[in-house]
Formats: sequence, C-alpha cells, structure tokens
Amino acid sequence: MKIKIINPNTTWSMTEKIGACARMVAATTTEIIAVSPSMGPVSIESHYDEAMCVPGLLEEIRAGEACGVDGYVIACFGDPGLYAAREIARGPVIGIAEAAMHTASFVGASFSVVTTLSRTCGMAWHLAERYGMQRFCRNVRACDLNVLDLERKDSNALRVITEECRRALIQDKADCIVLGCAGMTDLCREISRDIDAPVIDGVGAAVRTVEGIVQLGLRTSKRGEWAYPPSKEYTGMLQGFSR
Ligand code: 2AL
Repeated sequence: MKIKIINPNTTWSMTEKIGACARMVAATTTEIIAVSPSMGPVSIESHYDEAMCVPGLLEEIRAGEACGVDGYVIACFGDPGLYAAREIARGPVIGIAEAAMHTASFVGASFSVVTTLSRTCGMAWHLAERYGMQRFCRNVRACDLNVLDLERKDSNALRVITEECRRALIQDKADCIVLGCAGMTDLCREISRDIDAPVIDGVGAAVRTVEGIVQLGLRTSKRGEWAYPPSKEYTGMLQGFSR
C-alpha cells in the first residue's frame, strides 16, 4: 500500500520528521511518501497561510493520482483543503485533526487540544464543530510557540508543550490530549510517558486510519459532495488547475 503524506507547508526538515514518524507506526508493507508542495508558506498558522497552501497541496494530490497512490494524509492541524482534496482523489484523504479528534474520542470521554499559537485556537474549535467533536473537546490550549520553533533544538518545545498538557489534564479534566500541530509528531510518546495519559498525534492516527480504510476495500464515494469537480477553465495564475 502506498500512502502519500502531504505536509502543506514548505519546511522540508518538518516533512522529513513527519515521514520518519509515520514510518514508525505504519505497517511494514506500507510505503510512506512524505512531501511538501513546491509552493506555499513555510508554516501554517493563520487563515491566510491555510488558503495559500491549498493550490500546492492539490497539485500533490493530482500527482499522486497519476502514480497509483492508495491514500493520502494532510499533515497540518487545520486540515487545509481537505474536502477539495477528497473531490479529486479516488482513495481516502484524511486530515490529521479529524483523525486525532476521532481517535481521542475512542480512548477518552474528553480531550483537550494543545496547539502552537493562540491565534489558531479558534481554527481548532471550528474543526471540532465541523467534525461533531465539540462535545468531546474540553479546551483548546496554546503554547505560544511558532510552528518553526518546533524545528529548533533550543526552543524548549518539549518542556513547554508537556507542561501545557499537564495543565490540560488538571484544569480541563481532560481524559486525553490531542497534539495540535504536525511538527509535534516526534514528541508524542515522550509526553504521554511524562504525563501518564494518552496523547494522540494526528500523523500516526491518520496513517493508521488510511491503512484501515484501504484494507477494508473502501474509497472516497464519488456519488455526491465528493464527486470529481465539474470540468471548467481556470484563468490567470490558476490556468494549470483547469480540469
Ligand atoms: C500547523 C501544522 O500542523 N503545520 C503547520 O505549518 N501549522 N498547525 C498549527 N496549529 O500550527
């Protein structure tokens, strides 16, 4: 099985880290292809960043369809472009936020999200609403770390995130923690050990979800909302995106 993981930001050190962590949880028979788009923001932490990462992300889905990819993971906690990606893919496309929130709801009666900047907290709440996960989501907490801080050894990210997770367990009375950024994927096991509670990394949860869906012989339904989009001309800089 071939799974393509798209880190929709263009920071390749993060993409390689995401790929390595995905390979540690994937089945030995799964091939993980981890990529960043050729254009877009170096990190995604605003609505503007999210919008601007989508064309490059869709380009990667299109390329994946041309070379037999079985399923996709969108490795950014905003799940940018998720439904557009589903429209143009045969196999499943899973966002890390939806995978993490659903998985959290299986291992606890409640979760708190621990994310990067406080400006992204509203975005995570919107996703919880969209996925019907609001009733499980106790809180969305920020660490006030930039996404790119997670790539710097001297940022103290592990300590800062672990402390916020501990506060979430105590103050929110959350049963488990959802990590709110793909760049936190490598910290999951250690934080879980330190706080003695389940910590869900969306990258691992999404990879296992894609594997499960493909193994069940399922794919994205082409009957309704996620049918292939109607063919039409796109103009100007988006000319190459005509279908
Ligand atoms: C993210 C993420 O997962 N990748 C990225 O660039 N931004 N999410 C976030 N909440 O900061």
